[in-house]
Amino acid sequence: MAHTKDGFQLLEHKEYPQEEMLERAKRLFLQANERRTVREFSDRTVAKEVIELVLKTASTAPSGANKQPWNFCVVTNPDIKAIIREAAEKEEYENYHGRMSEDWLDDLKKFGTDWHKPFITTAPYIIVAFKKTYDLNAAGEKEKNYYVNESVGLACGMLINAIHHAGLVTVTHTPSPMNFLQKVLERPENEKAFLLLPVGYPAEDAAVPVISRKELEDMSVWYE
Ligand code: IYR
Repeated sequence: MAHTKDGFQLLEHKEYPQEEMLERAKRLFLQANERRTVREFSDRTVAKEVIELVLKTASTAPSGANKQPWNFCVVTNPDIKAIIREAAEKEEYENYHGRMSEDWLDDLKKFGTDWHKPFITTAPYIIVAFKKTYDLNAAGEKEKNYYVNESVGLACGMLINAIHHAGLVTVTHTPSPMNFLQKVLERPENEKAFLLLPVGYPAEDAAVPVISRKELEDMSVWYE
């Protein structure tokens, strides 16, 4: 019987032979590299179980002191989607007409974005990720969370990868300011909207901008 400290259990770990390790790493890269941010959605339905599973995958992310300081609101209700779209477009209109700098607007030109956000009502699912700046326990007392932005960012990254892995698409939409989401979705004061992710199939004629990813030497430095 192996000895483990109280509150600990032996790690379950899978090791692969070198060749298989390389093959697995390569396969995941090739698959991840096929992901594209998509802004044109089909209204085709997606099984709820898939959305449940991608959320469970997201929630495996590491987090500060394992506080898991996230809450994912899943919106399929068309009336709520319409309210969110209207509010998001109102903010984005202001962003594109004065709040964003010329440099910023220039940087976005190649993506063809503007203040219209039809994907909010077209996509079958809208996932709004909330970060919990602190927790409220059963007694209504505040409990601290740590590295909240990092933790929720990691969970959202894993969510995006899981969505892609399932053969669905999304766009990381950050209407700004996005505090209207807390109000519309009636979230408590400790929950702040972090990201809005429409999830579904791409429109049949969906087009994406021609972009490239940085080469290894442009995004990593090796100290050997
Ligand atoms: N939030 C705006 C603007 C926008 C900003 C960035 I940075 C992008 O990468 C894409 C868009 C919008 O959603 O249109």
